[in-house]
Amino acid sequence: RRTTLLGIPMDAGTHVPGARMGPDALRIAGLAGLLRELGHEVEDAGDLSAPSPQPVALAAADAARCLNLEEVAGWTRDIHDHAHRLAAAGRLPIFLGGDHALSMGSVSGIARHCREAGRELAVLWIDAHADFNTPATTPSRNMHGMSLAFLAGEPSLQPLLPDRPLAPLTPGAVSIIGLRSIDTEERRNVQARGVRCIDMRAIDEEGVAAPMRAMIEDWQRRGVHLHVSLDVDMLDPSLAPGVGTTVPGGATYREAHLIMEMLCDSGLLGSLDIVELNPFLDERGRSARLLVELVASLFGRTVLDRPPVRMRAF
Ligand code: DIR
Ligand code: MN
Ligand code: MN
Ligand code: MN
Repeated sequence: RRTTLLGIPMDAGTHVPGARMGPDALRIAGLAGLLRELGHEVEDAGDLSAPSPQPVALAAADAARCLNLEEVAGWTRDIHDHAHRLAAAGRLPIFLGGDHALSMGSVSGIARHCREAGRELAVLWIDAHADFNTPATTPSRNMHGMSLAFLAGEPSLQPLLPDRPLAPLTPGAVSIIGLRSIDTEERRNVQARGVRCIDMRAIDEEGVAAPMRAMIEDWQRRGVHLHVSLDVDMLDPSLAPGVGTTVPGGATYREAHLIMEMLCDSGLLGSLDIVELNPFLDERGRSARLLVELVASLFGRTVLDRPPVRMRAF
């Protein structure tokens, strides 16, 4: 696969600083070398530089409920353009975050490419949270908690990305796995939109294999471009402490790897976000190293003599 690493050193989407150091931590943990060992072409496009804040035509009451709104808007527009360009050039972009607000740019840019290319897009949101708050419902004002709502077409957030052809995700195109922390009104937003959710209760009861298999079969029938958005806080905090919003009761080491291995076998992966790694809160790089190991599983590393992974020409 022809991959491009794009660092997005932003943490404007949260009041906890530090995720801006994520791209370098992932590089230092050996991401590019591991991908090359697995036979992939890797181009490191470096880091985006912080864009200048952009005016946003949000209702005043909504704008007051969005922390660092103009900064997030600047990032969103810049990331969107880069994501669209990379996907159109036939690359498999890997967006190195940075907080989860960056996905408003990455996924919208990928969605625009998919629409132009006549491909259906499916998004797998691997996260302890639903990120489905709106300015009216957010308890924190943090925009990393609103990114999936924006992508699903939440009207009050659309001025973040003016002048670009927007392709809002249909509810059936979005799945969340790992969910265990959701705000009261955010829950209503998720349920109203009919988003597919595999929460930790479901994983406790059924494991990850059965629900993953069902989703993958559905995506394969539809021949989707799969975008995976991996929020570090999906993992149990005992494994990955390097994140600003830890939630107890997360995925185990093997559950996380199995998700990645099954996604790899699906042959559907088209783009990837790795978000919310906060090296300032990490313990000697262990969260960064674990993330890189998970990416290795996603890109074809197997434990034993599994048959070679079926790779789609990209
Ligand atoms: C909470 C926490 N739901 C909020 N959200 C996230 O602030 O909206 N933490 N995404 O990572
Ligand atoms: Mn640029
Ligand atoms: Mn998130
Ligand atoms: Mn999260």
